[in-house]
Amino acid sequence: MERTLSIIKPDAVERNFVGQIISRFEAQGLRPVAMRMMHLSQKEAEGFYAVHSERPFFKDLVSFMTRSPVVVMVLEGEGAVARNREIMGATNPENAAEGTIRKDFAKNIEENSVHGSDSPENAAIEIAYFFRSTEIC
Ligand code: IDP
Repeated sequence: MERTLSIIKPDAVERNFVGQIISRFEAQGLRPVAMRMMHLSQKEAEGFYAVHSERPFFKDLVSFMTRSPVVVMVLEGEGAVARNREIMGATNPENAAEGTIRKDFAKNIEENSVHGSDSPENAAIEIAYFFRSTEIC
């Protein structure tokens, strides 16, 4: 069993896709074991995406992630990190495979509906960024 951090981003929450997105995770072998809706502060979004701070899209990304609430979750399952990335699809929805969340819900490369940790190491860091161990069921 492995755990990964998932975020349903503002574009998806705004369009009422929370339930449909969680259903896809559940239907494909991932179980939410922690969950919170929250409106990220600028500081929280900048800290979360610090690795991208030198990228040209950083300012826009922080602005997007803070404009309305998100749902942060810990998903658990076999190979959860890679499984979640498969279910999400490619960063740019134009390149995302059929049946993936980003293919079906994302608006564009920035407003792409979901975040998922890209390695078990980053998953541990990202989970700890949002959840205390006592909040994970
Ligand atoms: P990932 O979310 O698929 O792991 P990353 O390359 O880690 O992709 O980028 C983090 C987030 O930054 C993306 O999900 C997307 O919201 C945003 N992003 C990535 N590349 C671009 C870009 O070229 N323009 C605008 N936003 C981008």
